[in-house]
Amino acid sequence: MTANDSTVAVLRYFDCRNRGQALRFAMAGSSHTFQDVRLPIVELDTFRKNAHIAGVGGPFAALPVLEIGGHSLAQTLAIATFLDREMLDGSTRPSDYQAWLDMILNAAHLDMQAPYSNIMWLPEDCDDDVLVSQARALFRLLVRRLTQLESLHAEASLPGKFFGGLNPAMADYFVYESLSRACLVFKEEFEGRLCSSPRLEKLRSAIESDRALGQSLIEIPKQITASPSEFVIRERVLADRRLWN
Ligand SMILES: N[C@@H](CCC(=O)N[C@@H](CS)C(=O)NCC(=O)O)C(=O)O
Repeated sequence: MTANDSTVAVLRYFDCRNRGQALRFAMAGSSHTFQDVRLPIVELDTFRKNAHIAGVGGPFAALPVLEIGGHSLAQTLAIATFLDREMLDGSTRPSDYQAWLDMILNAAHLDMQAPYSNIMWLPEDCDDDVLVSQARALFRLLVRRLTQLESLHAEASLPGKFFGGLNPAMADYFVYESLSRACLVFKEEFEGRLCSSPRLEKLRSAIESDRALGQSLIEIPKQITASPSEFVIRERVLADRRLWN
């Protein structure tokens, strides 16, 4: 199974950002062609009914799924590390450096992206206390990871703007998506902190100035998750911004 197989890699995910967007950025930023199949969010119930069919839900009846060379690969982090090695020079990196990049990728995905699901799937009329405490916990974690990532970048004396050095590694796309999502949800509260993190700010603009990626940025889904309450929840989070600082 390699990304050089004659068949085009197909990424299947819902038309939202959640677990798929960093993978889309990475594939769009690489020289490989891929098919970005997005299931409309309104088809979630139909997906659930048919998810047991391997061609629909892959091995675990859940997305994302990467179809490549006749194989179906599931689990976001497994797909990410596979693509990193196959498309983004990962197989040529020293293993200790690769492990360090995997650590950053894991932190971005598990700590800076996964927690949004809990918040966005709250009922839109949920208790203020519940929403504020979850939003505050996420905001604080995001700021902590931002500072830690900035230090890790500085300490590593990297040859370029990316954690991957001169070229972005998968970790860079996950960090980028984490920063972009935090700016979307927490607006200037998070943007201000990002401006005080010059290395991550440069990483963000370097990824945004990539031409191939610039085109796919236009197609960023409006929703982070498939939750029907997400827009109301996001408005409520912003309205409560004094509380989570
Ligand atoms: N551990 C899996 C989780 C995958 C997962 O839960 N995906 C969600 C979408 S974000 C899904 O397919 N949900 C289908 C459902 O709710 O039935 C991963 O990291 O990829």
